[in-house]
Amino acid sequence: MKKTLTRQQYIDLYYYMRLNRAVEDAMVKLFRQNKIVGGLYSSLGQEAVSVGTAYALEKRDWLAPMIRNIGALLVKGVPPRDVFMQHMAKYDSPTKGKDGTSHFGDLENLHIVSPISMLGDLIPVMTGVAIGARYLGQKIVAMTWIGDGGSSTGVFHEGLNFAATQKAPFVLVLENNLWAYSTPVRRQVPLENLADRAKAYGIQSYIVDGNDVVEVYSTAKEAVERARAGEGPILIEAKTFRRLGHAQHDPAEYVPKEMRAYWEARDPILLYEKFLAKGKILDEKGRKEIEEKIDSLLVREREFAENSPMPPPEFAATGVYCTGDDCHKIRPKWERPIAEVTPPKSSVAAVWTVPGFGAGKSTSGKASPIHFGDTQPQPAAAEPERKAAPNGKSPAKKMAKAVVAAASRKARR
Ligand SMILES: Cc1ncc(C[n+]2csc(CCOP(=O)(O)OP(=O)(O)O)c2C)c(N)n1
Ligand SMILES: [Mg+2]
Repeated sequence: MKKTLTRQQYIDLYYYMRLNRAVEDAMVKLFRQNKIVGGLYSSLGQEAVSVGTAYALEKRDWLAPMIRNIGALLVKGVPPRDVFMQHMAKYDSPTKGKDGTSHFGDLENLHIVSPISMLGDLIPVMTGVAIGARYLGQKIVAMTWIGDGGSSTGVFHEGLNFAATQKAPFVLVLENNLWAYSTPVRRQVPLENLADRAKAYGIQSYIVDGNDVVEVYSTAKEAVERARAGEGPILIEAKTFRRLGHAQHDPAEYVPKEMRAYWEARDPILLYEKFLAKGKILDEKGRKEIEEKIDSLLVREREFAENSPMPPPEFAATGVYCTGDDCHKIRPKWERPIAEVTPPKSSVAAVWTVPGFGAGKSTSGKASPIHFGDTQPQPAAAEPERKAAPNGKSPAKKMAKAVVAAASRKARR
């Protein structure tokens, strides 16, 4: 850990890591009381990654969290009550009780894209956000996270390659917590450093100690600035450890005891407290004040969430599919007039037109059958527009002959 931040920044990082842990601790209690709807994931021991990386973003920037990034949501400004209510499927939650866990976004104010369960899919989506904003003249950076397991999906590679070719202002945080469900990273990828994946796309990468919040933040800040300056996407591998099982149902007995002990001794909050005390940035009194502030905030937030009603039953039958014009409309806040960013209408006439195309008519002028099974062979006279080839044969007949010849060749084999 280096001393290069302002005092307020150091304190902020501490506050958000503690808040991240306290919110998740409170949710474990809610889970045990059967008040959480669906699974509950944990970022215990990984708080420095979510908090340190999201803290490097500006208000205008965009992020999309994955299951272990509640810390990033809190840093971006999501109130803890929204996190509680979303997990409890309450009517006042961001999705009004539809969908669960951290599956919600805020496109208008906080610039949060909702998580996508299919691992890796957020990479092309956030690349799209990044290049879309650049198209609109906004100097934003988009960020998302992926696990060690998720970095082996096809869309990870397609997405990162796409981001690289587009030089998208995009930062991808690869949270290498050594496990994907019960699969250790060693058994699913033959690389020592997952940051090496960046070489395949010709992009820059960093490796950080994911349990050192100052290192995570400083690296993410540099990466965000470089991406914003137009250097293209950047991959950060944060080396850390998943301290609990995949979700609440998983006791993770497959994790070797020594491995767990090693990482428990490297708890990111304890390491940071030592650093803050040694650097005389936060004394015991200040630490207690933060603790009390978080405790009383969460009592209020949890009470609000518990008092929020469940959605009325009939609500389950609405809003799932678009039913009208007003449904799911996303109105962009255009920074330039829409006409300016809409490509001009093409003035080039099509070189090759298909008679009747799009008019529901066949080339004969009759209504086209819809199902291919209904298609009747067209009489030769139905194709008067087709020009004869120099040798006097029509291209269609020539093609039909070639197809027949190919078919009989295949049949002879
Ligand atoms: C494409 C895809 N495959 C499988 C899954 C099921 N799944 C959800 S989380 C997970 C493990 C992910 O491990 P990792 O990416 O290392 O993230 P971590 O849980 O360690 O944070 C799997 C296999 C999924 N959601 N999407
Ligand atoms: Mg993992």
